[in-house]
Amino acid sequence: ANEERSFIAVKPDGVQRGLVGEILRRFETRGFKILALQLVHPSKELLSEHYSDLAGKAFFPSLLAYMQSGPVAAFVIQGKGAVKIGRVMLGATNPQDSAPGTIRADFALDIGKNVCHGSDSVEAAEREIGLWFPQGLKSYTRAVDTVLYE
Ligand code: YYY
Ligand code: MG
Repeated sequence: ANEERSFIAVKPDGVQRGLVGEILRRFETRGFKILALQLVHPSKELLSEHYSDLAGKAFFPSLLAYMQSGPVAAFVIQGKGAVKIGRVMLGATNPQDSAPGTIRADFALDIGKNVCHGSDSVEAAEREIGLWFPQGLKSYTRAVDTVLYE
C-alpha cells in the first residue's frame, strides 16, 4: 500500500522558469520516494501516447507543441496515496481554479501553461511510467520509511 507510484512531470515552462527543484522538493518533503528522475525531450509519438485520451480535443495540437517546446523533467514518486496526493498537490487543471498552496496556484495562471503533470489514476500512472521510463525502474529502500509510516 505504501508502494503506490505516480508519474509527475515538470512541463517545459516549469523547466524554463527554474521550478524543477521547488516542485521536486515539495514531493520529497511530503515524504514520497523519488523512484526515477530524468530530463526528457519527448517525441511527438510519446506525447500522442501520453495524451491519447485527448486526441480529439481542439487544444491537442497546441498541447503537443507546448510539451515539445523544451525539455520536460519527468519523475516517479512512490508512497502511500501517491496518485491522489499527487493530484491534490498539483491543483486543478486550470490554475485559475487551483487552491492556494498547490503547485499550479502558486506558479501558474493559464491552463495552457500549467507547469506540471500528474497521473490521474493508478492505472494511468503505471501506463505513463512505462511510456516515459521504458528502461524500467529499480526500487531501493530508505531508512526514513520506518519513521514516516505508522
Ligand atoms: O490531468 P490534467 O493535466 O489536470 O488535465 P487533462 O484534462 O488531462 O489535460 C491535459 C493538459 O491539457 C492540461 O494539463 C492542460 C491542457 N489543457 C488545455 O490546454 N486546455 C483545456 N481546456 C484542457 C486541458
Ligand atoms: Mg490528465
